[in-house]
Amino acid sequence: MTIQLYRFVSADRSGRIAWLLHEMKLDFETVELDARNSEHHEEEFLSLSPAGTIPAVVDGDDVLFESGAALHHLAERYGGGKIAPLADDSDRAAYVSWLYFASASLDPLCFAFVNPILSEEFRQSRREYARRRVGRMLDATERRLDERETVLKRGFTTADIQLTAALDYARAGGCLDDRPRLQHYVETMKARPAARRAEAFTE
Ligand SMILES: N[C@@H](CCC(=O)N[C@@H](CS)C(=O)NCC(=O)O)C(=O)O
Repeated sequence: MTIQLYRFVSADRSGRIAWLLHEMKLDFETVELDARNSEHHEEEFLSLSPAGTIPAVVDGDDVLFESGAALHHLAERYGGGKIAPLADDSDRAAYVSWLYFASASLDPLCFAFVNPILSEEFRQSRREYARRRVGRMLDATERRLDERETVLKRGFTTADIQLTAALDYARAGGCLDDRPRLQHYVETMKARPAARRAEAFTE
């Protein structure tokens, strides 16, 4: 059965899932919801994604919400231990830590730099707060990538997808202006063929 990826008609976080699915050369179909008509608040979608957030993924009998969870699960199921180190792998702990760091710490903070729906006043204060908080996180990421091309030395993993997405928000907020290593990382990751296909999909 074909994997279904739920996305908004407008920009959203579903491109990360499309990126992974292209990396693994898996077929999928998209289901588009219109946020302006609150289609994501309808019962049918809430039965998949309880808080009505995008992205959501239906893979046979399995339903996933939260982009980090969907990336983790799909990579583990279909990645053959390569794109997501499995439980007994010595890289697993670092992989999971960086995936969660990007999903739970960096992404929500940096989203303030691109969130189009905040009022101007609230946007300013959110962005100031994010700019104050993000420095240490970017320092840590920079140190991690100092001696590596990707989060893990062994090569590209799902953690790089989530980290790139979050850093791209930080870049939009000007937080990478004096961080050439992180800029280079984002550009290199986004130049991957699967990432470019996914980007075309979100346009
Ligand atoms: N942490 C969640 C964030 C999900 C999220 O906020 N998605 C946005 C679109 S990118 C959304 O659904 N917004 C509509 C809403 O929250 O009602 C994830 O990574 O999936």
